[in-house]
Amino acid sequence: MISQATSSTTAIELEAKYGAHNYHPLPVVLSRGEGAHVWDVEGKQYFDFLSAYSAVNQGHSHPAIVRALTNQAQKLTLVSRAFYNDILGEYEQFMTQLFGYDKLLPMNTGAEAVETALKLCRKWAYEVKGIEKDKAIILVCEQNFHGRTISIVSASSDPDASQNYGPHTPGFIRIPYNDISVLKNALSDKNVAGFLLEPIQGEAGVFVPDDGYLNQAYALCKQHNVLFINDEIQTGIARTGKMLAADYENVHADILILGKALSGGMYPVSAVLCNNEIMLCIKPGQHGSTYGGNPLACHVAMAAMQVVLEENLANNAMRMGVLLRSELQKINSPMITAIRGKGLLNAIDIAPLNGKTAWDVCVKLSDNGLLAKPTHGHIIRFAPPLIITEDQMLDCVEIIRKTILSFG
Ligand code: IF1
Repeated sequence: MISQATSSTTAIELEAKYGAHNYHPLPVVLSRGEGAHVWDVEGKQYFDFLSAYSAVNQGHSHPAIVRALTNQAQKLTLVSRAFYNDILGEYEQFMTQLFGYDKLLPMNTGAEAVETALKLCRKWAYEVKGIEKDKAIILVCEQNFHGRTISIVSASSDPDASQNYGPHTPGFIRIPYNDISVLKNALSDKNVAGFLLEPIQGEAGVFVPDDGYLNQAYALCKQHNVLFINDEIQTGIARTGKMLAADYENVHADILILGKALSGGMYPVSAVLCNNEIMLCIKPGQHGSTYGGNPLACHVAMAAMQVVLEENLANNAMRMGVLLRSELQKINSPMITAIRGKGLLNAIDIAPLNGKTAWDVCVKLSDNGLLAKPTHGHIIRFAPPLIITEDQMLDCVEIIRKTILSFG
């Protein structure tokens, strides 16, 4: 029998007793979401400034996406790819035309899409570029985050993500992010097949590279016949003020990876897009997924993307991000040592004050009705749903200001 958790305390105790301890959540137990707001089991309302790590760009339980989910759920949810279904081709046509690629390979989680991109890059390396078997190298960046599978964490520079998960998958070389000269040197290795990067490093703490970095990196990859693989799982789908963060520099990646807000937080949907020369390296039976491309996912993703387009969420993210960062600049506190971001993917660095840290700030923010989570100890990410209004943003800034100044 499924029973509503009677209280936050009960819910937290049950998870502690019966669940894996692979997270350390803020002590907030949520039970409802709508638009930019969520409510805890006691009925307290919060502004959501994390958006499930940029998966809920369209706002919680957007009615158009809920409608697509519930309508299709009553019709046909999953038939596997052993058979065709009546929506996958239409979804693939919609997405490839929207993003400008020949083909789409549907997956479910972001990590699965990243793994798919890695497999496509390696296959292309051997079967098209002609790199010697098992010698393909994929360049990745220090402080990257691309998911939690063993191959992906094999490329990670974060000990928390990778230690004691060995033996690590070979074939990755890490280079500093935002450093063109090191990239140029690394590309001189003839076995380099691809360069996988985030256009803004999200998990690392919202690190925006210098203007021109993406463009120069892409050009260098082209010069060396190396695939530019753009992980827009967190930065994509209008989060940074453009449909893709790479759009700021008009960079059209060889392989584009999408996830999270592709489904508006309603259902795990991810996608890999690229042109035929790369995509057709994978032949029938050489890659797949039980749920990849299921009709429910296709309907949800198309509805979620329609919301982004029809509500012009990229434009709102751009405007609200400018407002947020300009208002944060006005907060006169020694705790805030840096403010950065693009669109509604932002972060502030917090210096401890009177022994209080970013964690204490986030706990106090939740007391004051705004949810945000620290990363790497001293960084607080501010990433509300892209549907947030100007009035709501001003209310949120006031909560942030009041909270920060309360520490002295
Ligand atoms: C967790 C982080 C964010 C991603 C990029 C691929 C993936 C992610 C750029 C994998 C996922 C999630 C994972 C989640 C928390 C969150 C996160 F803090 F972990 F790193 F957003 F910054 N590429 N990021 O950001 O997608 O398989 O999760 O669908 O693991 O705690 P996924």
